[in-house]
Amino acid sequence: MIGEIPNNVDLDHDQQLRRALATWHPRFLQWWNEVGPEGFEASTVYLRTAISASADGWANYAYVKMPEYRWGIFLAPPENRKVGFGDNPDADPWQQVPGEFRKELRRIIVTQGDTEPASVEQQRHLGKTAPSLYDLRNLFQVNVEEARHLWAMVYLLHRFFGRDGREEADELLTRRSGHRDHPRILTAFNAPIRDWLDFYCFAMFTDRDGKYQLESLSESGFDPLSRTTRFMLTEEAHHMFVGETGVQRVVQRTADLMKQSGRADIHALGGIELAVIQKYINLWYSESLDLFGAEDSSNAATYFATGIKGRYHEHAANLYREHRALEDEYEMRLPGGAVERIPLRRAMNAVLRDAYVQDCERGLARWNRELAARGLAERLALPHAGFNRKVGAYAGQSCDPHGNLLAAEEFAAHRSEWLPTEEDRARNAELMQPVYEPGKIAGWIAPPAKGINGQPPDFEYVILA
Ligand code: BYC
Repeated sequence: MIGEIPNNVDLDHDQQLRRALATWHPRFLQWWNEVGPEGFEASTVYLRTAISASADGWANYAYVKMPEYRWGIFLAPPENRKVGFGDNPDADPWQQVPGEFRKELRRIIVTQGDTEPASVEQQRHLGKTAPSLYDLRNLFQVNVEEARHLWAMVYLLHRFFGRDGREEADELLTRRSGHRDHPRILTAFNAPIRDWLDFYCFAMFTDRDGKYQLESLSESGFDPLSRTTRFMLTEEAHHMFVGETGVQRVVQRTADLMKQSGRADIHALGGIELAVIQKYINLWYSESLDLFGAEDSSNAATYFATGIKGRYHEHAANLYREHRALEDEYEMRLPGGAVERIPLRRAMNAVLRDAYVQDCERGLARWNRELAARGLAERLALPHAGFNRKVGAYAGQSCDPHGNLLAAEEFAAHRSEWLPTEEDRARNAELMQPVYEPGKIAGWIAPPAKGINGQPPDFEYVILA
């Protein structure tokens, strides 16, 4: 079995890694069968598989049964570089884990690794209500690749962290999203993904946090982490595409129905109302902002100083003035509007989050163009950074989507206007009946602009068993 794992880490000659994987691999398959996509074990799916790290090797399309997917281990090619930031920017990157940073590195790798299986668990039931075979296939593509990203982190734990690495790798298969006693580490990965609008918003906003975290880890002085995450980023782009175009197609359909009927309450016509879409955006955007950690964080300062975790595109031209980040301060807006200045290194979570927010705004603008193109005056918006927050400066405060502070009772009284209610979810569930016929699409979403890998829209992306 081990001989069939695609890899470019010389698995054939790495006794220690082969031994560790020989125990872990069957446990992984058991985990996949227990909590991976439910009900499609025997179906055949048009999936891409990474079989090498070269330009033509990372996206090999073929029909595959998911339990037989070949999850592989890949590092992006080495680069001639220095650590490049923090206290020792001129040092060579580390090929082994420096003893003094071992605890921090392990913690970051475990946190990253934990999100990957969590998202598969969260999305387990969605196949039963897919709006088309195209969307069903995209869901499964995301699922198998998130599982491969788990492999990517497990590789690092097994290869570089000895016995405690192996224990952590086992724990990654033991925790469960939303479990009362063994939850996943970060909050957004314990929130249920109950329907396809959740899924598209999650892929748009939460996967995008993944992009920014992976980008900053790809700057890491720990070279194997840098190379692993660089390869993961090639796959991540498709996940965000699924999210961004998914919401966009929902907005298109909604906007068409609004235009045709001249009304906003289009549920009876088979669409999802714009106000409901806005609530899902409010939910997943705010959950995802929490994933960046506190704006003022001594952990973040340590990660930067030691060279473990850099900023987004640390060496892009004209993005940062200097790479030690010792001279500047970050202006942090506190609840109520006052500004606090914090030393830049302590603000690295906020700096990364700012880049993320800009990226999200670009997506929102694209969705709003669909409304404008149909002559509609309504617009979607990102809620204020303080809305619905559990981590950072706004934790413990209540805030409306415009950023006005509220008493907790006031927030509770308006909650149903700002976040999805049980009724919204029940109405979505009513609309989201599965459509499994090639080329057909559910009534609440517009068809995709084009197929996957140049295939036509009526291609049989999933052959159901
Ligand atoms: N939930 O100093 P602070 C992805 C804890 S997504 C619960 O503010 P720090 C993907 C924190 O642990 C990307 N607890 O934050 C997407 C600390 O605890 P202790 C995942 C939280 O340490 C979709 C305390 O609060 N990758 O890949 O800078 C599908 C104070 O923390 C949360 C990463 O996150 C939270 N949200 O942590 C599939 C990269 N936030 O020490 C995949 C690795 C903070 O007081 N992680 N806490 O016990 C990191 O770099 C950092 O750990 C964080 C920020 C970004 C999470």
